Amino acid sequence: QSIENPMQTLSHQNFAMEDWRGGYRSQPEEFAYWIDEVEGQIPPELEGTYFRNGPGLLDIGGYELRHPFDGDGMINAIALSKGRAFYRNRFVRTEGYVAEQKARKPLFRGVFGTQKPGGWFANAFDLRLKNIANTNIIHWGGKLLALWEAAEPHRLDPHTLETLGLEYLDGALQAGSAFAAHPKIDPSCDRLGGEPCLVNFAVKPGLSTTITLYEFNPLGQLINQHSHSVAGFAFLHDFAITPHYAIFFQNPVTFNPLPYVLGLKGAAECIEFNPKAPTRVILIPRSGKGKVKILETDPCFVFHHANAFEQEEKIYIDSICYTGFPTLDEGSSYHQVDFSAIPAGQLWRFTLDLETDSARSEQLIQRCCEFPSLHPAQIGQPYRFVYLGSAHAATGNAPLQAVLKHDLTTGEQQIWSAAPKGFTGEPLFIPRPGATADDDGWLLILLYDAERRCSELAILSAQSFAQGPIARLKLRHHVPYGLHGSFTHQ
Ligand code: 3ON
Ligand code: FE
Repeated sequence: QSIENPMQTLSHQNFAMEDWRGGYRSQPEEFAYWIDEVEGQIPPELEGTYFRNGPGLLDIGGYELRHPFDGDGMINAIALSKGRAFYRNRFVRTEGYVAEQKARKPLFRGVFGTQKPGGWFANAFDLRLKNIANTNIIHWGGKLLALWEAAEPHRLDPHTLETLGLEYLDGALQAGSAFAAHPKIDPSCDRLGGEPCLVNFAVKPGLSTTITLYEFNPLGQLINQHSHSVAGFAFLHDFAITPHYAIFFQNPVTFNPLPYVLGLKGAAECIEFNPKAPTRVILIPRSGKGKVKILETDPCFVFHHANAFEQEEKIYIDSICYTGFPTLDEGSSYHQVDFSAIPAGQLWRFTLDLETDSARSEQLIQRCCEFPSLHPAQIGQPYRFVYLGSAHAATGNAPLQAVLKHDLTTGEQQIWSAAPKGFTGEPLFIPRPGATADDDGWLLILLYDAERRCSELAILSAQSFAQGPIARLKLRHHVPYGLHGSFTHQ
């Protein structure tokens, strides 16, 4: 199943559309069991819990969602201890999930275009947001938090995954506050004398956009907060940090909310990419002191950044770029998406020069890829390896079926592909306790196996990749393709 030469181009399609679609079926059930079907060996030193969030439902009472990103958040937890694994999944009991499961139909509109039944008339002027808690899950300050960028986090019990309620984070948030789904753990925070801190942001978009930056100490206490206004509408899903800056890419998009207000489209469907406008790189000093800097670079659309760092008076930022904002044609379904007709994500490096206020960009990876991950100690620091979910083929757009390891110092790549039946997502790098080498650790990846129509947790050794997983923990059911996750050593 592994491919020797990552540069090979395969001319045929490496997956069947029907197999891919199988990973976008609702999983309404909640399970809790010991995983007894394990191929290979779970490393006994790998102790802790892998949490992963993502849409669990692709329908509400039989009403199909317009887009998977509108799906209710379902948390997967796989606890690893002494070479054994316990699986549990639970939906976040958001207000919307509870109400809609009772009503057996959509009661809210989704940001990505899901409408309430009844046509535009039933949807017009309903601008309430349903907090679906589906994007990420983190453990910080003793709290397990399910995140969705347009509303407050939900706090969960880390053992039972029971929903405990909305979380206001030491008073940092108020009712209805946004809180992004991409917090970063700075391994060595200036304001804490080298202790780690959690850095995150909140966006309030409009004619101008307000970005609020937050930092929390390991106890979850707010240690720093400041807000900044930038011109124009901004869609900011992720950011990157260095010791001194929080960096955002303001994608060149325009937002015309009229069809949303009138009940014709979802808010995200009203975003339009403008290939003639530059991407604006926003650098906010993390201390809160000093001026916000804005540089311009070539137009691209970015959801995710891999990492950023400061080196010799320059700032580097590595990001997954698309040549446009991926949109669905009116009347077409995501189940029928023509992969070759939409842009592929590719990794680019941007070099920012704050002396000359200029940015340079170069492509690092051509193969279609998403969901970058790296060694947690290298976040915001110069780093060597980036791990990504990638397509099987070296060129073209396709679903993620492989895991890619890219050495940023040599350009060398290793790939493990699960094609034609396997579909991947975010690989999470966990350093081996006591490791000294940058890549001494494991990658955890929840993949969908269309052969069994079930999912599994694959554990790869990050150093010896191509031979494939050292352990495959087979689940008894499928988990829909998901978004982001994290690992706690508890
Ligand atoms: O009206 C504004 C516009 C807008 C779009 C304001 C707003 C805050 C309400 C808003 C909301 C944005 C939201 C809720 C964004 C949520 C994004 C999300 C759930 C997921 C994004 C995922 C990104 C990627 C690149 C996923 C890739 C997946 C694959 C390659 C396939 O598995
Ligand atoms: Fe994301």
